[in-house]
Amino acid sequence: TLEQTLIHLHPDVRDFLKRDQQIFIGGAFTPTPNADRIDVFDPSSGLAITTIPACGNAEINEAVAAARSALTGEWSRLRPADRERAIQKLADLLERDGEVFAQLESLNNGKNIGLSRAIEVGASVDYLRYMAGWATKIEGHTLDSSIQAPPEGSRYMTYTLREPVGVVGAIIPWNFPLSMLVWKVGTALAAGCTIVVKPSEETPLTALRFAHLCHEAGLPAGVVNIVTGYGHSAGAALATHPAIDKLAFTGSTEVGKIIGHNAVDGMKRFTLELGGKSPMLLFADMQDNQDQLLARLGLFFNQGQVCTAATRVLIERSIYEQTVEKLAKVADSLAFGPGLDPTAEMNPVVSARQRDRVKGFIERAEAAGACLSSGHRAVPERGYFVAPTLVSNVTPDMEIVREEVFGPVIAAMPFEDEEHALHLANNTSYGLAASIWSTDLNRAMRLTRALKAGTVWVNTHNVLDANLPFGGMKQSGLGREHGREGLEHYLETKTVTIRYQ
Ligand code: TXE
Repeated sequence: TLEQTLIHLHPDVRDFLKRDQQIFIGGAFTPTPNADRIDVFDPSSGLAITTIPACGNAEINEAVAAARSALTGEWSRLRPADRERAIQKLADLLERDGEVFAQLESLNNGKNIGLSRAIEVGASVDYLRYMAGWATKIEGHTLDSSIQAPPEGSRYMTYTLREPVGVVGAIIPWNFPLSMLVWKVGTALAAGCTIVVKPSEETPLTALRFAHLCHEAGLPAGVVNIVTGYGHSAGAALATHPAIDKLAFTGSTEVGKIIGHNAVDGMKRFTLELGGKSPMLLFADMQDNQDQLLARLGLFFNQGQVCTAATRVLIERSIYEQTVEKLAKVADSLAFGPGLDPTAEMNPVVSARQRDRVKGFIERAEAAGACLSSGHRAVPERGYFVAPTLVSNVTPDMEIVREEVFGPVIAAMPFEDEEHALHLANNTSYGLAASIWSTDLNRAMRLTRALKAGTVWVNTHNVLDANLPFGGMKQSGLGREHGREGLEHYLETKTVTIRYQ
């Protein structure tokens, strides 16, 4: 039963789950008596843990109005150093309540508790602190121009002002719920924007808990607003709202395209972080004994529910057979268990829907003639588990090689030489990430240039940091998050020209 799971959890997690979950608008938790409720599940057991409101136009309108009015209120008059302090305060509170957030995330998303502690909480605290520093470092330029205009003898002085883009609408997914929230909120606040966030209907709990931190931190009312609901209602209302200035979206390429169209229709600024089919290039001259690292960090990390997951492992022919065998062995050794069990190495995927989707990909790959080198194991009966599966004997035109699966499913292919490896690696509509595994520096340098991907790793995979620009080429999205480049997307440039004599 649910009680058996909850009994081991932090008392604040239990208290939080007992509450009536309310959305956060204009600095207040807001009841929505007329809204339907959405069940929220524990993917390890399939049990419903709480419900959240299914909001629509009315609540989104209210939240956007609150964000709009906060944009020109007290928030806009804070000194940059005070904005920095406000973001640091959020970081302090998140750090203080880290264990509560980590447990909530593992309970709701199913991911390993160690990963929740280190990434969802730890890296989010780091991200907030990093972005807080930018609040005091936003600078324009002083420009000398060649303007020729009457009256004769006029001289000109021009500078640029960097202003907050305005009200941000953020729509985020379920694979890294707290991280995605913090990437959007932290950057928006550093830039001086206000924000309305719609978390995924599947993993809304850490976002709702984060609202309590915004309240406690004393952020001016309306600066951060959190509204839950489905994509087709709450999400669509946010994406098409005329008073939103910028859309920040992370999710599927399919929905990303709709968001992009909505943005252009309203001439909103937008950034899209979308899907991937990232290649991992393994050369015969790579360092030995990397199979555990490759499998745990690159292939099956977060059950493969990572947009940068190495879902196409390209292996030099001379080491192909042995590498597939070794990776399959690691895959078959990963112990199943709930995210809250620190010893479990392979947790459930997020939902029954995602499990069925992933299983469909595996079945269709087998039907198309692919071979399953791992993944024949029985999975626990309860919960949404999928066995980590290495698929071999594939051809470039197969669905399993072309489409994002977003589960623990990897396609392995042999290559003959560097040129062939590069051809296979770039033979995809996506361009989010790639990794090269080789001890030959010259080869690594050649390939980092030639790969079409927003991030290229050498002898590692899936490592990110707050200051490293992150985003995709091709169908993987538009714009970058993190670092100065990420911040730029939350700023407008105003050119000021002054005539003097
Ligand atoms: O994503 P959606 P889903 C990929 C991955 C996964 C697939 C489907 O391949 O298997 O997408 O996942 C909101 N207007 N990624 O269906 O639908 C939705 O409520 C406005 C990769 O969960 O894109 C949620 O908040 N909003 C990805 C968010 O969009 C809409 C992470 C993402 O959901 C909307 C997630 C609409 N019409 C999935 N429809 C990554 N790049 O990391 C949905 N939403």
